[in-house]
Amino acid sequence: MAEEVMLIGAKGSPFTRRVETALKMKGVQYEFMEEDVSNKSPLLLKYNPVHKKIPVLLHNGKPICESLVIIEYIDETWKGTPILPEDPYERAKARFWAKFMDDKCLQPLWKSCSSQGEEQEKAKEEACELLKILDNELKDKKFFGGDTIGLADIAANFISHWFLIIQEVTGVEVSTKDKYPKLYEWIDEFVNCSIIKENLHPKEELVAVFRGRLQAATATK
Ligand SMILES: N[C@@H](CCC(=O)N[C@@H](CS)C(=O)NCC(=O)O)C(=O)O
Repeated sequence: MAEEVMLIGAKGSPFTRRVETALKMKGVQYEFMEEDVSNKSPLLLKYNPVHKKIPVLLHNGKPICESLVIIEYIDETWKGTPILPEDPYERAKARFWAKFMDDKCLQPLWKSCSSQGEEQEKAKEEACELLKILDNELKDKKFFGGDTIGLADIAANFISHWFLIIQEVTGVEVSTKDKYPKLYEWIDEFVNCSIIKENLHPKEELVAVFRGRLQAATATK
């Protein structure tokens, strides 16, 4: 039976891009369905009724939600380049850092550029501490996953591309090569991996996406 793989996502979304990276690492062909999250489709609400968020992977009609869960599903379902290591301890570490990106880093990094005044100063301080932790973790390694990219690297994609562009758009400087040399080496290695480089989201499109989101964030204040 021919496999049916569909991805409901949005081009500007780093979570969607995580899943696309995993599918590409495995060489899985898929159909992409662009979702407008400001006007959610009945399809999205049907397949992700709990969170109502993208991305959603549909494998032979079965929905899988939450990008990190989807990546593990892809890793377990298709052969090809492994995304998680085999060793249980190494797997646990990969999950730990992937979760750290989502639970700890996402909000402060976004807020460090999108908020204002005291809230922004606090977010910047927090973001700097978090980036230092990541810089230290990379001390003796090329990737969070070791010699090759893995779950935590894919989870950190918003740092290598999105966050740099947000800083450029807003003119807010949080991360610099001088402050986080290992992190910047990682960014360089990561975005130059063929699978990432060939699928990097065009910068101009992301600039437009962020301008819109930043305007929306200011308008709701
Ligand atoms: N934890 C989720 C986060 C996904 C997420 O935040 N998606 C955003 C787009 S980038 C979304 O669907 N937002 C719509 C909403 O929050 O209503 C994951 O890892 O998949």
